[in-house]
Amino acid sequence: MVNAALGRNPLQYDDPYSEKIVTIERFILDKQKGYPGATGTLTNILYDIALASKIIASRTTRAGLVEILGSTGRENVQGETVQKLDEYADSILFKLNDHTGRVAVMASEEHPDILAIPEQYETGPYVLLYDPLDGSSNIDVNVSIGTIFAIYRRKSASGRGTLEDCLQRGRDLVAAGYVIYGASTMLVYSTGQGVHGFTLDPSVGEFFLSHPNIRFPAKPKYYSTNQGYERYWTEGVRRYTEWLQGRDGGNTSFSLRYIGSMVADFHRNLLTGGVFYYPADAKDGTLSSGKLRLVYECAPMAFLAEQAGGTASDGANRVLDLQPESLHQRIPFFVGNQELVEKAEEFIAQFG
Ligand code: P6P
Repeated sequence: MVNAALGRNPLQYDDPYSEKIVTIERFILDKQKGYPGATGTLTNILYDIALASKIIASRTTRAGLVEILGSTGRENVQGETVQKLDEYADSILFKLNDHTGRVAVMASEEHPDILAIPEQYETGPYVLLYDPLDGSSNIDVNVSIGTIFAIYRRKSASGRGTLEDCLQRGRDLVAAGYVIYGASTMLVYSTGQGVHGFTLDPSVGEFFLSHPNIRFPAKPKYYSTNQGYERYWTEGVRRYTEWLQGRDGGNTSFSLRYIGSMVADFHRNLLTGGVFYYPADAKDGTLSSGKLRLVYECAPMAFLAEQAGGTASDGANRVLDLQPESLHQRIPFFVGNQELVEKAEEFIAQFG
């Protein structure tokens, strides 16, 4: 389409968003059309999460200026110091969803128990679980951080949702995603129809489709892990790492990239190909179950990984097949290109 006055297609040159401008709202609505029985409830939850991420993003980009930098001095259920931005993100996500009548119950990394919908509000058919600000130890040093969310249908029949509603296998997720607050703010999500990325244009406050149908590249580039703990790993994980580095005489030679913010490490590997792992370790003398939480970190990221052609494992089992036993349960976590995750499982099966 050539504009007579301009003599060229205005969208092609002036428009920074390629030929088509697709907002996240339009994209989500278009995808909903693929579900004839859809009521729009899930669509509206996704809208609310997008809104929450815009509000949180407006604070993360000014964290050093609005006096919410630094910690509250209090600890959360994980025994981690709660950063002010953690608290803020947590409250925004809850307050945007507690009164809509779309959610039966919520749970957050920042709270020991499930978060009931206040008595004065109706409950709805969905369950929302989230890590409001993953990687928050990086806030004060201006490194990318992220929000992770997971959405299930409630299992309980009615009334206020239950803990059981929050402890579902990842295979039963209806939607999951993350927001990365980095050089730009991106929202990446899936409802089981592929993985799609949207970049926030803060000048207009809109998320625009920038990465449709994201797939792990066939030729992975990076491995991401905290090798500072290598001496605490099991033999299988140490041998796996040597294999990745080509130190076992093989011909692999991946580069190490580790940010210390799982959302950022996952996001880079999703776009470049690679594997992220946080294995069990014996830092405190006994073998741990890993650091990352199954319900609101590993399962949603595993859902995205499988939707993008990769996979995720606890070293022996696919993460999406795991039945959570408690809200803050930790697991060893390997996620990325399928062949790299399966190689980790092989080494652990052979060497422990
Ligand atoms: P470590 C951030 O605190 C986090 O939960 C993940 O985002 C990240 O991958 C991991 O912990 C980093 O942990 O022990 O390497 O500092």
